Amino acid sequence: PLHSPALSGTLEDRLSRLRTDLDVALNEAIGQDGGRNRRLAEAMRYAVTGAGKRFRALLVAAVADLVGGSYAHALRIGAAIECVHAQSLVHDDLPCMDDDDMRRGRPTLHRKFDEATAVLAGDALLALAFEILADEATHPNGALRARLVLSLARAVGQDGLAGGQMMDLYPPSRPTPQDVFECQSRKTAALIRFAVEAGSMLGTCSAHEQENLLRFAENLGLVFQIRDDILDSIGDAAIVGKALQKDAAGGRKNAAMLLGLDGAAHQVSTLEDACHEALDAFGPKAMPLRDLARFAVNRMH
Ligand code: GRG
Repeated sequence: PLHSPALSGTLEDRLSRLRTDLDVALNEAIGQDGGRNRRLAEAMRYAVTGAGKRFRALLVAAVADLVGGSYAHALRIGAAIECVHAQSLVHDDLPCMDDDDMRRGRPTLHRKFDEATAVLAGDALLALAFEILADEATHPNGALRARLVLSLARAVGQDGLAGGQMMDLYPPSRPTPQDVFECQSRKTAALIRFAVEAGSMLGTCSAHEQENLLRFAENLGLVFQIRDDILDSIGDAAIVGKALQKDAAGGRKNAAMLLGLDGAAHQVSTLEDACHEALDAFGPKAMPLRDLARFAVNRMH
């Protein structure tokens, strides 16, 4: 049973409600251009509103709900995470990284605007994420807000997204499954771990429960990235052929390339089992988190 009406209904219901609420929060945080640079605000809005699965924000809300935390606080943390996530995608798409033309079914930010605008919109989104977290409206407890800021900083820095992206761009000449795992743990799982940790801070949760939630998060983050690798490998043959050639030329190997499709699918299923096992002690109230694990495993985009 869920305490929050905002989180009741099917996964689709919850997603669509959260999507609307997030867009309101993000538009408000970016502002209506008054006194600011209109082009920068438009680019930020293009990157972060209106699209995306909102998986990480939904995760914060579901964990907050599990521990009795407030939906309003979870929503603001979710908005901050979506800003970081959008920044990472915008920068990842740049010509100096993956050089992609399309994202979320539309032109990438540097294609729609230009490279300088994409770099700066990404920078401003990252700053906005920390501004949202540090704002009193996110939580009345200043010490808790400081912990959120510290934890997000760690999730995006050397041991997080930036470090993981470096490992992805500059892999060892013969990457082992362990190398790929370490890259994924930073590049993708770190932000998913932050989402779970942040949600758990909003309510009451024993050390043992927190440990289980973090174990769930680590396995879920890896599931999410390996599923991403599988989708890359089985997607549109023409586009994927190009992407794989480009990656292979740069010495980059994702999990599906390294383990093979069957091996990667087996890995996903083992990790999914570990996700569910980590939730066993929570009983039926963990159902929304189990739904999210199933969603990560079965998603088609
Ligand atoms: C300092 C935040 C920061 C980033 C700089 C560019 C970079 C370093 C990191 C990029 C890391 C990256 C692209 C990870 C991929 C993660 C991933 C699986 C993205 C796809 O996420 P979805 O499927 O996307 O949730 P949607 O579009 O649904 O939001």
